[in-house]
Amino acid sequence: MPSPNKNVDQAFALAKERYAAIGVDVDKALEKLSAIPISLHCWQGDDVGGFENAGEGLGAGLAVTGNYPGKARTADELRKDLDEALSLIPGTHRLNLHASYAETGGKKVDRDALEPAHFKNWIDWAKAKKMGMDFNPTYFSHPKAADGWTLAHPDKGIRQFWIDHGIACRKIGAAIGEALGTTCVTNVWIPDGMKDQTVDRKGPRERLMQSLDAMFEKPIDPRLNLDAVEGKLFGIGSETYVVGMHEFYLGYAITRKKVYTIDSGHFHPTEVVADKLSQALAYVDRVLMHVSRGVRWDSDHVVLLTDDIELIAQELVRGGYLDRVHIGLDFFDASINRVAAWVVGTRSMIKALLLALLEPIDELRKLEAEGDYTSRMALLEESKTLPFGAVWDHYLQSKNIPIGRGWLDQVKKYEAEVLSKRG
Ligand code: RNT
Ligand code: ZN
Repeated sequence: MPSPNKNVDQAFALAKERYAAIGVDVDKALEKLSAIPISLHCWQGDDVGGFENAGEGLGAGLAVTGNYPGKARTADELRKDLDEALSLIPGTHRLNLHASYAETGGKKVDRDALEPAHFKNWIDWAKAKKMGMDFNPTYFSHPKAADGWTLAHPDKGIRQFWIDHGIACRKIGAAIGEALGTTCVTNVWIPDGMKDQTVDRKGPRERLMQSLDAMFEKPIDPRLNLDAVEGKLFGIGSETYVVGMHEFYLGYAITRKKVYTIDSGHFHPTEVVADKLSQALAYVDRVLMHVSRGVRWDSDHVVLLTDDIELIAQELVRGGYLDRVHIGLDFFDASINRVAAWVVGTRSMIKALLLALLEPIDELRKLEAEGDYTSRMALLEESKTLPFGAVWDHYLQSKNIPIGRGWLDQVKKYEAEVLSKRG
């Protein structure tokens, strides 16, 4: 445990005064911040591998590049790595698990036969840490998804298999919600699409709608499990046509009362993803954010404190949406230390939320309403040089997390002692 640093306390006291002078209550902001859970995606820890050993590649238009040593090979290793990352992330967060991370005790259990028991170790782990969990059916890395088609597959039998997988996963989600006492969000994303000119764009979409309806037919107590649907712009191999794009799922979420998932890497690079929140939330009750960083064709770079992430956090705070939006992460980088990737990505999101909570929002709103756009612009620029770093350091110190690059030293030590010993 790091010893408290007096400079941090002094800098914090001064920072608090600066913020108070513009009408911002720092303690209140920190209290709010520490109550916002971020759902950490298990798949950053092993390059979306999972533990089924199905012998299938990832497929589905997803690609993880890099071969940094030390990736988790078992669920125990993955949990250990998550423990390490979580020890360096302030706040109480959640785990976002994919169905392909089932532990079946060496027995082959196909995706349509998965049960809550296959996730017992994960649930026990989360319970011991007082964490909630979210869940995802896995519509890739499987022989029945090898051609890139699942819920919209032309073959009825294959569609049914994937419907049954979805049904199994909703039951698992409900069991997770029940066991942990906090609602599990089960997010459906499928890869279905075509590489090139598609003449029947309608048929697959009708099939997808029917499959989803069949999968969601049986109601589940919304306190235990909520269903979410996630669209995409394109994937590798589905550049021309994606069955489930945004309009499809927005319509679906509105008409079926589902959670609408917005992955920040799934839009045209010049679109402002944050601006979708107040539009979608005008019609759906809840949104699941998959926070990611798109770079050219890739939608899954490690989240950093970039303008677009700041704007997402600002919209969540300014719009009062924090209790209607579930925040999850979705990135995977195999070219750097995977634990560090979790730490940097999650902390970047938390920093963005803190910056948003420290905005002099009352004053900004007033200026805007009065039409004083000059002052609005000037104040927004001024807030960029406020002593945010002092507040962040204090927050870390209050949670017994080393400040500055201390976290990196700890990750490097973990790499030397644990990760580098993995074959
Ligand atoms: C894919 C989607 C989806 C996946 C995870 C692994 O483009 O973003 O959320 O990243 O299910
Ligand atoms: Zn996503």
